[in-house]
Amino acid sequence: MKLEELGYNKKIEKYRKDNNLTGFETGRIIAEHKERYIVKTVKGDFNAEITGNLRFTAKGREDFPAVGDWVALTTYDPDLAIIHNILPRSSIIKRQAVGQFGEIQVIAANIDYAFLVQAVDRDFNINRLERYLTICNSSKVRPVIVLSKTDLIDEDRVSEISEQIKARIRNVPVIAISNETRDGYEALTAIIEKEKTYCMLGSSGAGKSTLLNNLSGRTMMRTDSISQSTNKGKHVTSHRELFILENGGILVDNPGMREVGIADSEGGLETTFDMIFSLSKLCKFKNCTHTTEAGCYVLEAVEKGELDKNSYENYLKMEKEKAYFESTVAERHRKEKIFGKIIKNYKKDIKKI
Ligand SMILES: Nc1nc2c(ncn2[C@@H]2O[C@H](COP(=O)(O)OP(=O)(O)O)[C@@H](O)[C@H]2O)c(=O)[nH]1
Ligand SMILES: [Mg+2]
Ligand SMILES: [Zn+2]
Repeated sequence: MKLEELGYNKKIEKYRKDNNLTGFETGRIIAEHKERYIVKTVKGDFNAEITGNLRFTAKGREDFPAVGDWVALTTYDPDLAIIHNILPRSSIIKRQAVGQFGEIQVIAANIDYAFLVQAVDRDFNINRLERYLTICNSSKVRPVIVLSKTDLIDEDRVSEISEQIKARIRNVPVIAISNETRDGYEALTAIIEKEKTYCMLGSSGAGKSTLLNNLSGRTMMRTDSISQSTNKGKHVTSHRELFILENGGILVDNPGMREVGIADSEGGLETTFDMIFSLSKLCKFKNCTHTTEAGCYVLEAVEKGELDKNSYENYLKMEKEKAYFESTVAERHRKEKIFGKIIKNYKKDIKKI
């Protein structure tokens, strides 16, 4: 296998050369479990850990490797490899961590496209699609909406759902598929390019793993959960999340998400709700919240039926979450700064004694 088949490119190559990392091996993280990683290299798959330095200098989750990351490592044997550096990411998908406000969780790195997988049965929910979309838009990852399990409902209903989505979400392809009948597979595989990386975002049970298994032509991903094997008394996961498909595309199967918290700082909402943002420039008040103000063009568009009311409400909800996320992050930084000062002064005082 060549590294290019895993998505390796000239940019990463240049970075390695410019930063004297050519003495290390290069690999891509294909699974992560509790700070233990599986790294794929030209020599095979390795169980790896990060250096103490990487751990102690990490300021947050983003500074740890994630599935899809390129890393510089040293390999000793299949169960022992050390990750020295994370190579610069072309994209990073993250969300607000469940139950820990102000904390982010990294879902995957170096992703080109995200399949937003939603089943057309009970799972279907446009508000949630807008959430995934916002995550993609702030990650600079191109989204594709994949409606699964179309075999479970009438064809007419599938078209209806597609139209409903297109009325609210513009400029994002919508592909309807069935993993049972494989209807729609041609349209989906047609957009998968060689050496590009795709991830799947969606609730658990949406059909992501089944899709991956079918596309890879092998049964590689168990359609339930993690399997583990014990090795030398250590817990080593045999779970893989990143696969090379038969047509050369690279597909990442992430565990399903029940909650998709918004941790947007890169204008994801702006892109997802571009119409609201365009309208808001016309509002009478610069700091208009688009809720009660007179001279609000967003409200006017909702009242006139030009802007989908549900989409508008979904936007307000996510905007609030984003503001809350940002304020908790700011508060934490403020406290860390004060904490740092106290420690510094304390050390100074000790020196005086
Ligand atoms: N009828 C139908 N069932 C599906 C389809 N795709 C997946 N399933 C079933 O839905 C369940 C969950 O699928 P899975 O791929 O594990 O979902 P994941 O949690 O998103 O990875 C399994 O029982 C699958 O057999 C589909 O297109 N049609
Ligand atoms: Mg799965
Ligand atoms: Zn307004």
